[in-house]
Amino acid sequence: MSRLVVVSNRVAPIKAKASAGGLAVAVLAALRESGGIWFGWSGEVTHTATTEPHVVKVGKITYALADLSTEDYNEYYNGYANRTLWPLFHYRLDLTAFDRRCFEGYLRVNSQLARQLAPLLGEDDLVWVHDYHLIPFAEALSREGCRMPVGFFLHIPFPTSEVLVALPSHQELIRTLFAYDLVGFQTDNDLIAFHDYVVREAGGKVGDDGTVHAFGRTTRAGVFPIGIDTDEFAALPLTPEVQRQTERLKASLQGRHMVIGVDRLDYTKGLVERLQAFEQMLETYPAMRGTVTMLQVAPPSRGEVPEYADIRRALEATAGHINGRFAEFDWVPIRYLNKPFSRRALSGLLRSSRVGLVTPLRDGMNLVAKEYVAAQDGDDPGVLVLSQFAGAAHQLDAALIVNPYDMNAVAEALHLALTMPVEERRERWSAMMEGLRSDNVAAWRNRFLSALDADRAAA
Ligand code: ADQ
Repeated sequence: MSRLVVVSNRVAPIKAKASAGGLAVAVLAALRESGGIWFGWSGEVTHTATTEPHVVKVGKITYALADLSTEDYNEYYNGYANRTLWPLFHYRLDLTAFDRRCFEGYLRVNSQLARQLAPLLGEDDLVWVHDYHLIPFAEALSREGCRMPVGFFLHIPFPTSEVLVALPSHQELIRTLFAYDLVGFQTDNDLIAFHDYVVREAGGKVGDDGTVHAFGRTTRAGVFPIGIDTDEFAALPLTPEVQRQTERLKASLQGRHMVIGVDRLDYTKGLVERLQAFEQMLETYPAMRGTVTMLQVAPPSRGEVPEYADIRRALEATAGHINGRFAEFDWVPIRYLNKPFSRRALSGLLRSSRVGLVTPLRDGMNLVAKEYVAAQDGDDPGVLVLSQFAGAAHQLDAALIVNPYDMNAVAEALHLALTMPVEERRERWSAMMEGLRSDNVAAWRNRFLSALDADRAAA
């Protein structure tokens, strides 16, 4: 059996806990099962970048961690990854910074990282590269003489050509995707956008068998929607520790329903629009005032990027405005928590909420939507209100699907969810839970890795 080597910008804390993000949770589950190497940035910014990674072995996983220099950090991470690719791929051209120096830094760091990983690799390995920070990684690895299969999975949306061509170096960037043996996307829409780019902007061809030809090279591209560890997540709220937390929460709600939002504080998550929709619901349905509390959990992320400070201010102002407008001495409409919670604690909050309000303006998948469903009590489940622009909407179609830009429609869906009879809630929940169990994170990993290994297996 091939050894798995995972490459991602950030590697989860070695003593994995609390604030591991979507990618980290999924990858840890994969490596714990099969063992292998997890290579990426250590999170350390030092005077000069490492030339050899720090290696730490924990159980079956070997962590290989590289440090970045300040220049690398500014150009590759804060610059090109977070101020160019992230906003652009989420359709926020208005927030996208275009800076040639950052693009060069991005290419340089990808080469630097590939050079540090190459000596640790063997020809039987399968290398699985994750996300937009590392698009040119396979090309850099092949310059180091590495020939094993290398696959890439994009966790965020792939934008339509009209948006992508606004990137000055789009051909130079997309060309590097063709150094992979397999390129995976979250949804059909992302794959269609990629195909469209290949045909219209790169003069390439799309074969019936998933192959894609352009720039004089061939790769394979497919759809691999990421899942969660459904049964494990469903069991978390039942632990005694979480049940104690749930009792405290229930006491504080005094019989009111709770609506929950859980996100990294990011402008793609539609947080301000979400609070405004909640406000609209209270305005349209005065009888709901005093009967429902919204809990928004949004720990800060990417604090050094100015747009993130802006969204934080906007969210605080909106929450403050709504509470100022509607609060009573014994009821506050919005509880806004600016800190991360452990997965365990989060599972309890999700289970205690009658509505999961997941309304990103764009999202590759959105795992919180899936976690919300998994955490519910099947006898008395809550209702998921889900943005049509989250990748998860392609699978969780028994949710109430909304356009997050349409405040009135979200307010109506919220009201419908809060008043939905238990039979309908159960029906919708069972339909979604079935899909979450079969398309879980293990199935995602297995599908991607067997597709990546397919050529070698056939040989
Ligand atoms: P993210 O943008 O980070 O991931 P998401 O899919 O929602 O978004 O994953 C977040 C993960 O972090 C979830 O597991 C969630 O429980 C956890 N999390 C969120 N807020 C938290 C909080 N306040 N405290 C603790 N944990 C919290 C990127 C893409 C997504 C894609 C994932 C996986 O942007 O579209 O779904 O990768 O592919």
